[in-house]
Amino acid sequence: MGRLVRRAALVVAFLFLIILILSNASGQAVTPGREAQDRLFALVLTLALIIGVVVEGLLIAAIILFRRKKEFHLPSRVKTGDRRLEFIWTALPVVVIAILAGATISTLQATDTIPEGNVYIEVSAQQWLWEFVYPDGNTSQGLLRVQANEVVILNITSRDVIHSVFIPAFGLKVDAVPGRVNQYWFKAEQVGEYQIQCAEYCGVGHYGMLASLEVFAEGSQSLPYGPAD
Ligand SMILES: [Cu+2]
Repeated sequence: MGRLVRRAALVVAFLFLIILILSNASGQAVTPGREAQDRLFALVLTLALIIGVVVEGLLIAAIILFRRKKEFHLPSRVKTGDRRLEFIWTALPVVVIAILAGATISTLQATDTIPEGNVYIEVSAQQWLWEFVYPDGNTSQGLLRVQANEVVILNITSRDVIHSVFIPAFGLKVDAVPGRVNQYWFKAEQVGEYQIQCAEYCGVGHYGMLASLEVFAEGSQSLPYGPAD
């Protein structure tokens, strides 16, 4: 049995290593919000893998070790309960759930607390395009341009039906609801081009309701937002 435990520990350690490699291979997160989400995801994945391996390992070990042999006799004394065991399998899940709850609450605080910012951009959804209105009154359709490392606050609404702003690279998805303004934020930390798409089925043109998000370098433009001048 000692050897079995050692092997199980080895498997768990190996999985840990894979997760570490995977979490680093996914590259640098592009916003603080995405970073916080990635950390939570890695934690949930790690715990789920450990629990999965331990539970399935015990199940398979029990099937093999206690399988019915040719000469089968029911033991003279069958154990029907074990206080210590029951305490362990009650307390351990409570601890795991408490860890997940704590990590989730702190992640939500990190992602949903809107920091101080100067760049407020109105995002208007309609069938089937995105319009962006910058603080100076300039507008653009299908293209959002913002400066890197700038806190950008989006005021999101819709002119017709419910849409949803989805920026997969940032882990950002907020509904655009007619008659309502949903506020959300991001801080793009890397220059690049990202995709914005609608994530709420809004009619036949839904598939093509796309826009680009261009993040330009600090100092490359006089304004921290909007079309190039
Ligand atoms: Cu839409």
